[in-house]
Amino acid sequence: MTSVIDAGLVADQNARLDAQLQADYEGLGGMLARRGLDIDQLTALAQTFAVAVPSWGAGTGGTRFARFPGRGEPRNVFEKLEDCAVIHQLTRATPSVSPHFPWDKPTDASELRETAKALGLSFDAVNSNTFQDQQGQEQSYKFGSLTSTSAAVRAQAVAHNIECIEIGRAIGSQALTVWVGDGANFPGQHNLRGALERYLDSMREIYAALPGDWNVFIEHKLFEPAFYATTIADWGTSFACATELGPKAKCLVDLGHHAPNTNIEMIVARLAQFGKLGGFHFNDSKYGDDDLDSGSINPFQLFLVFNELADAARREGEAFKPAYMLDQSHNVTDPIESLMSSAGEVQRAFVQSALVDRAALAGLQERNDVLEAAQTLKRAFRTDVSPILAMARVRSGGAADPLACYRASGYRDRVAALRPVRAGASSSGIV
Ligand SMILES: [Mn+2]
Repeated sequence: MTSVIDAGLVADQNARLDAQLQADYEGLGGMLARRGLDIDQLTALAQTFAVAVPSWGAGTGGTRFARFPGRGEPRNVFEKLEDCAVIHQLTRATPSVSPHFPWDKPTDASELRETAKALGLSFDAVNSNTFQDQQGQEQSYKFGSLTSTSAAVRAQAVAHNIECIEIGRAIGSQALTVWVGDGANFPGQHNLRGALERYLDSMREIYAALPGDWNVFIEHKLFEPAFYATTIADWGTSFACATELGPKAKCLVDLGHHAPNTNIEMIVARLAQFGKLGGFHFNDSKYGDDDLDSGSINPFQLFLVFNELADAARREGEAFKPAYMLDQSHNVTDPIESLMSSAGEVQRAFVQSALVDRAALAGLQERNDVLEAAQTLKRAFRTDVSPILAMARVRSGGAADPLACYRASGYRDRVAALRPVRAGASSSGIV
């Protein structure tokens, strides 16, 4: 595997932190042992954690007002992969990349797959894009794509999704994520039921093109760009469509795609209960689909989501494997720094959820000991598992402190010199 960051630098940085990490690890280990937990087991568990990085997240995002490009942004999918390789090399938690087509459409799919492999990466779910018009495209998605009243527009959108599956097969992916911005901006603009019927008809064609070992993830989103009625606006609609389509169709939960104050962990529990939890787009939000860094606003919510995932894993066993992906827009930070930090925050919630004594919690719930049950979750959430995360990274060959190591490497300066800014060069989006 090619190391993008000099392996010697990583080793030096780790050596500098070694004594401090050992001391912190032993201290935490003692505390956890008194709670009946083995720190080495938890570290081994942390080492199994993986979350996919979105290819579009490697570039600077933007809002509908402006986009302020960053230095050394990747200009094509190969440069995006190189940045993703840095993230995985230092965190050891992001072995796969979720590409977006046509933004990342390769001229040679096998070359793309081999390049990823050489960088120690593979491909996770592929994402289709029928929420914007592409150059040279015959039909416009201005009034919808999979739900369009025009059969020609629907056919073009279906064909694009099937092409995404074909490229996905060639690069080793096993899932297609479909998000459409389709909907209405005015009451009366379209027939609410008719739009969903057309969506299902289109999705049936896409579903029929799925290889046997593939899944299609339906991503819902409350609003934007349709500000009155989004066709796939909520988990109920997503669940109904996934059920209608068949066993390969599952629901994808993007943490930012809900009304404020929605109990997302309960949605997770419901979808897991009925076998329809396909995966996640992790990010954080304060007001809407803010696409802020995971765990930056409401880390307790992230923990509660993982608490439900731990419960589901215990009930369902090995078969329970939702896909984890980050989906963030980085407007004011270095995307590599944000993605490394976010992968760590999701991994933190995963490890914290493993601290919960589920048998004891079940007993407290049985006896209606409300306060102690709540404290059981809080105790896990309050535990700073940073030494476990750092040790997991070191034991997996990563960096004890990815951010410090990345900054010491000078990677951004190096690629800034190699990748001069070109207007509109980076295909970054907010999905
Ligand atoms: Mn998303």
